[in-house]
Amino acid sequence: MKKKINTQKFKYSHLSKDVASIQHSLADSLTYTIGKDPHTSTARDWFSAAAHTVRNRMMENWMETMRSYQKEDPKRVYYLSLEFLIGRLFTSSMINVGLYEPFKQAADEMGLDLDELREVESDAALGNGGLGRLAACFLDSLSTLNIPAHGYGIRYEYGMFNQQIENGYQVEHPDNWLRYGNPWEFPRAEILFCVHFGGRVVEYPDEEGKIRHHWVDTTDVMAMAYDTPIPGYATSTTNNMRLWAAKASRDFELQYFNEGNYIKAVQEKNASENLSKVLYPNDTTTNGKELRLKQQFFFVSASLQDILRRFFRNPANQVENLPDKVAIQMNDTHPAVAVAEMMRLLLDTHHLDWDQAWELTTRIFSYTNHTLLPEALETWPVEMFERLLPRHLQIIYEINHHFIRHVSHMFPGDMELLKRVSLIQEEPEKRIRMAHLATVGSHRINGVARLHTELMKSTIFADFYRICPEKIVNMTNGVTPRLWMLQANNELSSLISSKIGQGWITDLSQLRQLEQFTDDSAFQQAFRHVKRSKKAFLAERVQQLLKVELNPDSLFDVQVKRIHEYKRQLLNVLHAITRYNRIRHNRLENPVPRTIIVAGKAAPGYVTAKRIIKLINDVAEVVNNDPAVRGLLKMVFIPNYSVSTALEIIPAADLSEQISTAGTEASGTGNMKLALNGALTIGTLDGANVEMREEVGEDNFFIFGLTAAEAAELRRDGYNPWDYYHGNWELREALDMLRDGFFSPDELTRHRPLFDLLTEQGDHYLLLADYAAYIAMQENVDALYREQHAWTRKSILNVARMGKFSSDRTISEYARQIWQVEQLKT
Ligand code: CKZ
Repeated sequence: MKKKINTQKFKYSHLSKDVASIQHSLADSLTYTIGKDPHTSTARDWFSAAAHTVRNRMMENWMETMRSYQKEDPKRVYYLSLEFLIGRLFTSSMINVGLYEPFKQAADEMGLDLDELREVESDAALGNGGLGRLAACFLDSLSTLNIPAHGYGIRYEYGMFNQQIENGYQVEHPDNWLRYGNPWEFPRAEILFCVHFGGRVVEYPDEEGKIRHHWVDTTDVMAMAYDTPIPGYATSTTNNMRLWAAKASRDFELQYFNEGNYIKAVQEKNASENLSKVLYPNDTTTNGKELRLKQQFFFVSASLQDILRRFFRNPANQVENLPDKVAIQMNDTHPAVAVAEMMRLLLDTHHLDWDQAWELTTRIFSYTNHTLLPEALETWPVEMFERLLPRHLQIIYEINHHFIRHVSHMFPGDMELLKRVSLIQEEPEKRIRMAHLATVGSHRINGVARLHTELMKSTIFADFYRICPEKIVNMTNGVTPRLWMLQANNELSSLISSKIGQGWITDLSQLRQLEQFTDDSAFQQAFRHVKRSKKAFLAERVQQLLKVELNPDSLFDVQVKRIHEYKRQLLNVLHAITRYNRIRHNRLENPVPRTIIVAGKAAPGYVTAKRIIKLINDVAEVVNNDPAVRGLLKMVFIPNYSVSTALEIIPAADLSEQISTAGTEASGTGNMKLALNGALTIGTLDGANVEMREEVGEDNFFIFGLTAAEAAELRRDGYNPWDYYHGNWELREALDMLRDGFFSPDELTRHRPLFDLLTEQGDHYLLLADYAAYIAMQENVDALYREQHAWTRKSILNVARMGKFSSDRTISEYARQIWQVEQLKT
């Protein structure tokens, strides 16, 4: 509309949050939006009505936020991520906009079961694990802190697969999460950008005779925006998460239609829309598939077009001021092609000269590294790049040329150094190193925990650290207390608030005030009561789901995370087997009943990880059915670990397993969620565990095993797992049971590959080296658990001292030290 229409006098302004108004909205939504009669409506219909009732109460804040950003045009943060693992939005949205209590009352009075309704919602599982969940926590904190921010990603039609366990094996099922519609998203059919692929580059001289470049004869895909409001907690700021869906471009549809080939036209349309079809279910292992590179460029190109369009909408903005208004954070190297795309836009569209374009680009971008594992470092074959993005390949070569010249001036004659830092890997085939592109294209790169950042400086980024030491900074991860405390553990949250008020929800450091109640026996009792009820609830779930009975008075020992060799779920299994042997052979003096709970997904192509899942289920089967165990040990693998299941498992944990080989887990964030909910940690000095122990005190933390430096040294000096095998009879006993098929009587050789991995194949992650220390520390865990008061005391201290690990703290650090953006006043 050209004319601005004033809706002020029509406005059903700022829908009220009182019980009666909520009830009216529920009835209205059911009739007018869902189109269902209350007499025939299902739980799903009521969920949809409820979601619209909540959603309507976020709209005006959302629009007001967008309007004020447009008017004030502050510097904004753009968080570019291939993954946003946000989970369900119904309860989180209610909590953040202050609707939770009245909504519950409204539903109760109407006879609606809110717990039944919220179960209907599908998780938005648009991520693999920690990296994707971190992006979701960051969005919550950005809004809560009133920081002008936009999340950009892909609207995958299929998110993370659903994991079913059939006969003990993982089976993947597609996650058709949009089947019943998504009440939180707004399709923006008019926000549509053209993304180019393929073609070729032509050079031409401009009016001044300078060589310019045109990218022509491309194959195009359209990117259409879907927007989701992200309300902050107890603030009116509501930011936007914009996810792109691929749509066929009109152009090449027409081409085939013109040739009269209708079927071919429709087929091609399908092919281009496949771009946003599915999330790659890998965590750490790159697979080099062409479609993945296309996904990366697709969302990067659409996002940069959108960012620049918004920037130039303000006539006062000139291209040279871009870094004053735009900060772009790259979540790992997945969006790193953005560096080349920004250069292309500045050079070919805005006709800047190289040096100016480069200066602007590096001031705009920053990059977060999430892992040092070599198999996770993305490289793309030059051949593939040339075919899909020929102009970008030219630009990357040019960036490399300038960078190599700079380095050779700094360190004359060091040819090996030049080879190592080059953006191009030469052997065995030419590949582009995305981490190098992201690093040279950014003014800051960060690790996600102190140890990880130090290891970046001393290992894979050591050369860059020499070249540019101030570029590498640390931003220790955090988690949002709104989801991982308020929502996951309403009972614990209320108990805490009854003692210290509600300030901790947005200033987690205030949890320290709980320390004064550490030895208060009434508080201890209430605290224990919350944990006991969370355990009873989980036991009920497990009973329904797996038909296994858990004892809520046993110690709940929890390892929940992706299944990976470096995370050492196998070490957990070796402990389970050892404990089983000690129990059935009466080698335990004063046994503490334990329930070992494991959950996590394996990448579908990761054979060893899938074998580990089967082993866990095989061991569980034997242990849970052996009468000699006398209720002293239970083991369960909970299927389909996701944000929703995490919310049920984490509050029920007594013990948190964080046992990765030191130097391998960049940070971990599950470790923080578990400790915040009162679990004590048994772990290695790895990732953020190091800082967690520093905060809560070494007396309140079960640390064992090699340090990162010791692990590196052991590997360097020649590690022989057989020495440990022969040196420890209980370890040998446990391993021999794997080798001999004790847990797989129906197929005696089934677990041999895992035995071999830990012995003759070298045990790359040093499980056998850490085994004895781990088992010994588990004995300390038992000893402490026997002393209820001492355990509860430490558990309370863990909660009280976890304040540092709020994502609000993390985001404040990014805002000041990397983005230079301000929190807005509201
Ligand atoms: O990031 C978390 C950290 C964890 C770290 C995890 C991560 O392991 O310690 O707490 C948040 O900082 N995830 C990835 N790298 N580190 C990662 C995720 C997805 C994918 C890759 C790495 C992925 C890859 C490589 C997806 C598809 C293809 C390739």
